[in-house]
Amino acid sequence: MIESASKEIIMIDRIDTIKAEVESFESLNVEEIEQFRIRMLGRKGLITNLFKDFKEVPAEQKKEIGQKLNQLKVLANNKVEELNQKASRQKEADQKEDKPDLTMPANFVEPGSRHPISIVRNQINSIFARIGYVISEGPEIENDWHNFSALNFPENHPARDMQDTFFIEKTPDITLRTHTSSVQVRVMENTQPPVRTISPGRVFRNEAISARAHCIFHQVEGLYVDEDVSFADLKQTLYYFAREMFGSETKTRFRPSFFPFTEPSAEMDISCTLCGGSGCTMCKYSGWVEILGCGMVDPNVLDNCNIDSKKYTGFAFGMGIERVAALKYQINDLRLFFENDVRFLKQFEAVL
Ligand code: 2U9
Repeated sequence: MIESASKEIIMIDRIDTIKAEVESFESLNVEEIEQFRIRMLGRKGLITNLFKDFKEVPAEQKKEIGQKLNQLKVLANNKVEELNQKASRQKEADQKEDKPDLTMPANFVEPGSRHPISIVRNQINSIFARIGYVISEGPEIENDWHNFSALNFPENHPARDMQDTFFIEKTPDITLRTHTSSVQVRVMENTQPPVRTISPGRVFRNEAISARAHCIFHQVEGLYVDEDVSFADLKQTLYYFAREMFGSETKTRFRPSFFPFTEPSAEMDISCTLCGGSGCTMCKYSGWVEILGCGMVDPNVLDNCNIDSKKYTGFAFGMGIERVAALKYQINDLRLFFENDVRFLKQFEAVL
């Protein structure tokens, strides 16, 4: 009698201890909840074991203990179900809150590539850097002196006309620069020779946009001023440039020309980059294509910049980067450089 009474007490104690554990268990982690279920209700679980021991309970106590045991089993089952539901609601809420799901595959980021104008500008810069030229930069909004007067443009020169130049409203002295020669005027005003510099940059001209012209384009202008600089130096420097830029087979020729800021002046042609000189539609069957303008710096320009034209001479040249790029990559419409169509830009991905 004593023995069966103490068995009953032990059984009730075990039920109460496990009940306390079930009641206090909290988790929103589905793996932890599953561990808990196995610990309580699994094949060797605490509650399952109680049911096995229940067979030993004497018949007269079976009713009371059996009821407690069933209540405990229901409690544990409800707890597992309730926690699993809470966990799944929490997961949904997390997703709604746009919390990043770190298990998702990363978004593909399309890599960019350098614009062909930047590619060619960098190539030109590096070709001249190798023979001692330094890069100079200056403002895109200029005054009349640096853009025109210092460069020997007469008062009534057509380039000063509203049709060719963008002026800032009500201030006729202020223009958008029409060439980067203005940068080199500034360099000469502040430095005594030797001066060996190139000026890459954007320039602006009031022109209708077409396949061959644009109101904004890019130039590189070059300037070398020192004692005894000759036209032979000019020709050899530009011959070196042409071969570095377009390949060692490239030929050059010079034709007389005119610019207000150089005397004598010339235009340089290179052998056609498409047919090599034998004649094709690109060179209009002449075998030659124009690439740049050049000349010996007019002594007036040197004097305007406080450089003694009796002591120093210099040569200068200027080229449009779009034109160099068009010849190098056989592009027949300048507008492509400004439209940023990725189908065009993608073709330069592999070029550095
Ligand atoms: C200074 C003095 C003289 C730069 C030069 C050219 C000839 C030339 C054009 C080529 C195509 C401009 O982009 S383009 O339209 N340039 O023909 N430029 S000599 O002469 C200078 C520069 C600076 C102080």
